[in-house]
Amino acid sequence: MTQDKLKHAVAISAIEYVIDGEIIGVGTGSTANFFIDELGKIKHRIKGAVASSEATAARLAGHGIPVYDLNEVSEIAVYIDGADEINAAGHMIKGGGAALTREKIVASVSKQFVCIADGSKLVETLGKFPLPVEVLPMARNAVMRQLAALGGQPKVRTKAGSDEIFVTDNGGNIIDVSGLSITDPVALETTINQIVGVVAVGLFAARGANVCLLGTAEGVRTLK
Ligand code: ABF
Repeated sequence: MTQDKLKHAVAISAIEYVIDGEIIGVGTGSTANFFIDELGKIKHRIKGAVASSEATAARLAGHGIPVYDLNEVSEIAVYIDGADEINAAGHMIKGGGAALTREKIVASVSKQFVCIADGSKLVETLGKFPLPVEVLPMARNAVMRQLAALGGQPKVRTKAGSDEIFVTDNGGNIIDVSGLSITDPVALETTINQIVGVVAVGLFAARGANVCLLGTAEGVRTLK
């Protein structure tokens, strides 16, 4: 099975977690895109969605799904999103798609986080995937020095195929930190959150996934 088929399979399974009449939190990325396309087929069952990025908002709207601003919503029943890495405890690295800050905000008001991913994302120890950290542009180099002091190799994200610094939906920049072996994800999330100039770190550990639907050649595996 191709990776896309595995992503599609978990997106279909995630529909079971959609609660009728509710507003659904929706993530970003290729797996989330498969989910949005499935959500479009049952859009009459939901009230609408809150998007974690401009790209997701546009795709939801393209399916005719009402997109709510988070300020109009006090609680979200379920948030469904992909990940770059996930461990058996539901701790994740996210942000490869640069939407980590909005993803974290939407996840923070959601009762349940359902992670959808192909099986290759399951790891024993987080950190092989470079950890994304969103920063305010003026703090870029200051934060990079502190991330290096934590033992990582920080690199400013640039636009694909160019030297131009990448800018997020929030006007921030992303620092990707490689070389970390994250044995205590909750502690590292707290430490990086405390660096002045950091907007959000792509470690989702203090609030991880409640359920992970993993696409494998043998079918969709559910980790709880
Ligand atoms: C989002 O999409 C991210 O947090 C993560 O970076 C990415 C995963 O992308 P994909 O589903 O395309 O592998 O969920």
